[in-house]
Amino acid sequence: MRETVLAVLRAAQGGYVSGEELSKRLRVSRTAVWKYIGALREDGYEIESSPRLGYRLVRVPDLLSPLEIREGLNTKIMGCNIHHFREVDSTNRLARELAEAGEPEGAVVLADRQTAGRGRLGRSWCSPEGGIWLSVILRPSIAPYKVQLVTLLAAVAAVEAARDAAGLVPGIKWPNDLLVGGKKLAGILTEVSAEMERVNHLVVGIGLNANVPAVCFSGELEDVATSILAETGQAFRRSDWVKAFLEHLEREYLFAQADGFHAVLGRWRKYSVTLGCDVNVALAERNVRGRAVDINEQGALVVETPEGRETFWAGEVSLREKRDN
Ligand code: BT5
Repeated sequence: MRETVLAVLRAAQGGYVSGEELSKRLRVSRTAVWKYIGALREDGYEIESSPRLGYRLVRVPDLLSPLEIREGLNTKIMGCNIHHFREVDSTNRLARELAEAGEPEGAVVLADRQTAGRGRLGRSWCSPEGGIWLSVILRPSIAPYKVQLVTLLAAVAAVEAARDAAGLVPGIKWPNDLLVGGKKLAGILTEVSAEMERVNHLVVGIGLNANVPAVCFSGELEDVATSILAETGQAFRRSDWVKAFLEHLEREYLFAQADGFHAVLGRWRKYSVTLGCDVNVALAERNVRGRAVDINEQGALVVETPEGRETFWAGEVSLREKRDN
């Protein structure tokens, strides 16, 4: 019902809608209308009321609620179910639990804060208020060795969503970091449930430091993390990024399932800040230095080393310097 009240107020584009009209449209009493308006105000919607003219929507808050994400979302699968929390331990953990209980492909878990956000290899992910902490459940019909490609696909969708929603185009550091000016703006953690031959489900988790003030990055993050707010000096509407991300993700994902990952890998190369750079690849047992020259058709990084070409499926890449030729 709240959703309908909001839709009617939105349709009036800043104009007044009388209490009588709302009560007719919703087929509820005017007292009930007043209650729904109260609930929307509690959520942060600024609604003016005038005894003669009725109600008018003045300002929409920066929320990640289903009400905001669904508004104008142009997807068929991504965002089919939206689970939003003010605070959760980890959206990836919860999404995995939901996926195991049969949640459909495209379902999304979103949080304003995480208390135990996860990075790769047991590392932790700092997830304060103002960021976007999102996990999406996918059930692709691909072989497990192709899962890395979905992470790369999500990185491309995240870059294009940042461009559309905030006018900022981050670079992608292989495999899963979005960088601006060498600092980390976002990270992606893909967790897999698979058998030998097939994937049961994937949880693609992305953390984007959207409107996180720079002061929130202290200690080891001070010099390595950044946010859209810190880069542009402006807060933006986080739901715009989520919608754009889900739309890009769906387009890329459906295309890749039908026609392969070739096109999205082309775009990944375009946004890459790794290719053409001298890199250090840290593996558990050794460090390799060389020049990153390409990613192969499975998304692995190809590095030209003094001993010849090597292909890396995993590893921590640090960028040394970019060569011009
Ligand atoms: C990642 O790991 O970059 C993947 C991060 C994925 C986070 C999302 S949030 C939604 C979903 N739910 C979860 O629980 N996780 C996912 P990795 O490459 O391992 O990078 C982790 C390292 O990045 C840490 O060790 C820190 O150095 C740094 N870091 C931690 N928090 C950061 C932040 N907010 N911004 C930038 N860097 C950060």
